Amino acid sequence: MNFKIVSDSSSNILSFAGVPYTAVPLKIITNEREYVDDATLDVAGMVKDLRTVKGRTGTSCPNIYEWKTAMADADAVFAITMTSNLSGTHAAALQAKAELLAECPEKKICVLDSLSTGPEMQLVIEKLAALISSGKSFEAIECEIREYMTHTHLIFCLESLTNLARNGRVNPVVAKVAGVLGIRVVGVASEQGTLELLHKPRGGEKALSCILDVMKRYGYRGGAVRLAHCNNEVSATKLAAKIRAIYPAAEIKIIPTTALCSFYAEEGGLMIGYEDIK
Ligand code: X90
Repeated sequence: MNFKIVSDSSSNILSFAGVPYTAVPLKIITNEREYVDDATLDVAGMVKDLRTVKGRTGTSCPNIYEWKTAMADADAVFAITMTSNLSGTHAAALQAKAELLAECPEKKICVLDSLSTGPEMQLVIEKLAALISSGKSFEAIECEIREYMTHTHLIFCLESLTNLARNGRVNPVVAKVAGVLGIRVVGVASEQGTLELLHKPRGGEKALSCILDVMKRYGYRGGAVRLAHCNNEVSATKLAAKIRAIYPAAEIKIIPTTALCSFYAEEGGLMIGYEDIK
């Protein structure tokens, strides 16, 4: 049986070695152009353009056809999407699965709702790859990955909520409480897969301590951590050092956000995916 992993590009993972993998891109749309979140995009260039672009900016999720195409060339597919509560990507993936199964009923497709995004999806993708490589059955992998996903979490620290608020992805009351510009917020992906804002730390150093406190409060005990950052490798590196000071064996990787997460997390934004297991 040939296996494949498919993710939407909100995972920031556009290519993956060792197991067949495809990322289906989301798109960033401005009055001037469309940016496709794939490996050919100059993300730094997009972020720079966004500083000065006028008028409405938004995003669009992959369509059913794009998901179907990515899922078509394997017998057994694990697809993972951004939270169904903030994007249509999950609904599109489910419809793609239904259409493919109608055409080839013997195919196996599992569509997972991350109820999260970014580096929490990255952890799930990496775990899927390990499970596939270990030679387990489709059913065993599905069972194990669903269990694993109850032990992964996402924390974010954002310097601006502008693009989230303008596109209706945080509730207006919440956005107003956080202030519109220049306020740093630390929050988590809620159980329902929405943004839950927890703190407004003043200053970058306080923000890092705050993130670590929230991680510990939400069960972090030295497991794997994935740190995604938008133009903020300095803070990501500092946070990794703070984590290692307490958990020297923690397995931590730092990666830049690609287009979709860069658009919503905005410059300076940090997204932290972690396991609550050792
Ligand atoms: O157009 C679309 O379908 C995409 C909509 C995406 C909306 C939100 C993306 C948020 C990305 C922000 C910090 C982490 C949020 C955690 C939410 C569960 C990054």
